[in-house]
Amino acid sequence: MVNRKILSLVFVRESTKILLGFKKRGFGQGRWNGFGGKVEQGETIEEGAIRELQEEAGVLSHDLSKIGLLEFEFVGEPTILQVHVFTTTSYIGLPTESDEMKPQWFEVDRVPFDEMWPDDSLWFPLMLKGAKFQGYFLFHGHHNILKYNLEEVERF
Ligand code: 6U4
Ligand code: NA
Ligand code: NA
Repeated sequence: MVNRKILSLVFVRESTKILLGFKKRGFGQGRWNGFGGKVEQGETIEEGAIRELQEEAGVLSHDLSKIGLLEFEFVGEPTILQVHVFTTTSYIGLPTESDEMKPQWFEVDRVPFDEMWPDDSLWFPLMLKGAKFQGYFLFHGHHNILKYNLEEVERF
């Protein structure tokens, strides 16, 4: 039986830069990504996103925009990850290293795709041009995408 795990993923933007974090432990360890994690009981997805951004990057924002909905399935695994992607340009606090993430600003034309989830190079261009998007990716292990679809959407 298929079940879905709901996750958030937040990108802070500032002019020509994007804030990424190097994941030090757990799922996606050793890769750069946005900040986020499992949505907990009793919180909305956006509340979960705000909390994870604060916990992992030390940055507080109450002005998130939902820009993407991505689903990831792994061959042989019953759980589909449903990732809700947000961006913000208004926040308080200086990005600070946590147990889970080491934050660093990147120029948007220097995003380190070789050290990220392989799907990121496919949908980042949509995010960076300001589009909203929806996608599905079937992975074999954590490195190979067997098939996917990705489309721009007008709204969520
Ligand atoms: P724990 O350690 O249980 O507290 P938690 O922070 O709740 O973990 P975590 O870090 O496992 O959750 O969440 C995974 C993060 O990775 C979420 O922000 C979603 C993101 N993610 C998962 N698959 C991804 C993929 N294929 N591409 C991508 N981000 C992905 O860009
Ligand atoms: Na996390
Ligand atoms: Na969490």
